[in-house]
Amino acid sequence: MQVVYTAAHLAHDIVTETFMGVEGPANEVAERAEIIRAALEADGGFRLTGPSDHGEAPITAVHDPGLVRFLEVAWSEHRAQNIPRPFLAADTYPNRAMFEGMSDEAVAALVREPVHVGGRAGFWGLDTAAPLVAGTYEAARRAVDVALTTADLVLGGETAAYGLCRPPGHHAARSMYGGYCFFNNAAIAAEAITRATGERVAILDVDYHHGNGTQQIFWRRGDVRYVSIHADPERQYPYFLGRADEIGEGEGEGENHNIPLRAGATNADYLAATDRAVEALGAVPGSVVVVSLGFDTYGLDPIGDFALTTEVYHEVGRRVAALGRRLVILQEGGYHRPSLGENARAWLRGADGRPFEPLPAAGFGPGGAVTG
Ligand code: Q9C
Ligand code: ZN
Repeated sequence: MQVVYTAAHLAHDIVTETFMGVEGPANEVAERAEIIRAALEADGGFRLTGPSDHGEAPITAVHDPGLVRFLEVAWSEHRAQNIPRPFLAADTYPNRAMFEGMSDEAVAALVREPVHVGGRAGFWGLDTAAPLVAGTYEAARRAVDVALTTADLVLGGETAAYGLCRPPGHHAARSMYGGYCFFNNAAIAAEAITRATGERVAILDVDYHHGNGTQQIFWRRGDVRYVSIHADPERQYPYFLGRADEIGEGEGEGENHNIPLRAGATNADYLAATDRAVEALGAVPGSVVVVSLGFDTYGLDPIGDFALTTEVYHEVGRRVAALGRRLVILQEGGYHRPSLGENARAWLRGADGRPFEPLPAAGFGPGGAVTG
């Protein structure tokens, strides 16, 4: 299988994040992508290739141009406004109750992007967990190129290809960044694929978190089906979307499928959900499925609460590929660094119809440290 990778992600150099107002070590760090790249190289069954520049048009096909412009200048504005912080996070978010009683027309006419970057970050952002640093925009643009190059490989005849996107994308909505995500790599790829082929496209999201951004972008679309397995938003980020009764509206009614799972979800629970998801993907025509692939479903993930093991990723990859559609597989989350490489190898070998054997060189030492 071909793997699209670029070292440009290293510029999105994240060290700390805040969680409920307290600063701590970041989860979405550069080492994640390097661990996956190294594991796939060591496997021998994958071929690395770089992305090609696809420009801005495929991005503004799904995102507000205002979001692109904000992300492009956010860091220099932050510096110019003399805000002494290691990363940009918002001061105030426009909670929808701030405008209660105002008509949609009044809100549209009166509420606008302010000048202070702490307000601008609130205008375009969802949360405090998407630290923005000097190299974020460039890395996020290249992650989109990785996704689009992966789609090109599949449209060019590959059965499946994997894009090692970083930063991830599925929390980014049309006019919003958040949840470690800036541009929605999977949504941009899906939109490009339906435009290029005229076919319907399906998206399978197996990150631990609900892909609120992808759901929002295609909510009213009859030509893009979104199917997601994730932690119940009652207890987990992004909290306000991801419930089973969100089915889409208008032409999109019935095209959105959410499968929320309980804390402690096991391999068996996950495989049952996978079978339901695969059935929903297979029920619509089209030859391509975009996969938002996350490993924060792993039992030891620091921000997840499922109980999956490496073996189940091989089986999930196998069952998704058994659908017989071509796969554009794009990396989203997954934060337990010692297992990331093996989990990616397992999933992708499953999707390739190849067996999985753990690499003898790497094991888990005491405390989860990588040995060997
Ligand atoms: N204690 C992705 O997996 N909340 N994003 C973090 C940490 C935000 C996850 C809380 C989680 C965003 C792509
Ligand atoms: Zn996630």
